Amino acid sequence: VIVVFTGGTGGAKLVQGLHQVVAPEELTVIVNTGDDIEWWGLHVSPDIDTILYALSGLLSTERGWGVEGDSFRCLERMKQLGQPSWFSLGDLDLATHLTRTAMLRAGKSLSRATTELATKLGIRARVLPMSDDRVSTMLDTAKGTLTFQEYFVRERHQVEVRRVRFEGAHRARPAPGVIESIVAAEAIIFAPSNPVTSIGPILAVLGIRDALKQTKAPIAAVSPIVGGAAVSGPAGALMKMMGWPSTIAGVAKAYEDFLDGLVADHADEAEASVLRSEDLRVRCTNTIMNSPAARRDLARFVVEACAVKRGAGVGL
Ligand code: FO1
Repeated sequence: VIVVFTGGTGGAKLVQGLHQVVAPEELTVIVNTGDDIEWWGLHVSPDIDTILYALSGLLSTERGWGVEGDSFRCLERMKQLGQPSWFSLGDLDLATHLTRTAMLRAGKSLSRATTELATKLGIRARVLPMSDDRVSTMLDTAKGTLTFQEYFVRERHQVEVRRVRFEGAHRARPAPGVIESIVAAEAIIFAPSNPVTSIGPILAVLGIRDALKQTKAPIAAVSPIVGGAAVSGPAGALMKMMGWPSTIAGVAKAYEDFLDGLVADHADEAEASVLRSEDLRVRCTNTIMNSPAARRDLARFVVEACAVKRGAGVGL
């Protein structure tokens, strides 16, 4: 089984690619929940939903989040009724949040709710939240302390960040199956998600970093940094804030205690040769995933870079 660590939009593209080259039963996706938000009384798990929609073919290609072709009529009416409206929940997307919230209120765990939603959407790959316990990514900024969605969506990540904290992480336990899948994996892949706010919360959950250090599986990361800058979003700025360069060397630094290989873009060949060492293998390819074929090709490249055995359900 191939295990992927991911956040939302950027990571989802690689997950879609892996879904094309690996049998669904051979794919486990461990997803960030530090971005989760309580909105209009509903529990929204943006990264889980992005992955569920990516794996069921429902994801909006234009936005990279939410449902393709969704409408926003409820949002417009909520605005008219004086409700907060800076976070755009689509009408079809709402059905997911209503269902998840009902399941949680009935006492189900987030992982159980996620499995049930995945099954209803016809997904055969395994999608695991990082934890069933609440972890909230909080950013101390020039405008005070913000939740991730307040920072990312409401402030359009245009405020200076001084510190990132993962509230609740020190007492959060990994969701059932997370540690087991890390230990038993054939390969572990870090999607090109933001190392600070998408992967950071997962690594902050008790025991996950240790499991990564202990597993025998090869661990590879796909760099979200291309040509010395983030493909999208605030990864570069947040990496600098952490004291890491916003280059592929910074990505290697973020994962240094467990990483075996880094997949970077051709644009970073020069930096890659500087970075290559005995312990870290760095391979370059096209990492911009602007078509299904590009996603598939990158996924295949990463799987091959991990030297995963051929045959036995791995569709290579
Ligand atoms: N991103 C935005 O930039 N603006 C939005 O209004 C927005 C709404 C939204 C609703 C549901 C959902 O699942 C995701 C949504 N996102 C939106 C994306 C989300 O903020 C980010 O993709 C992740 O949290 C970052 O990984």
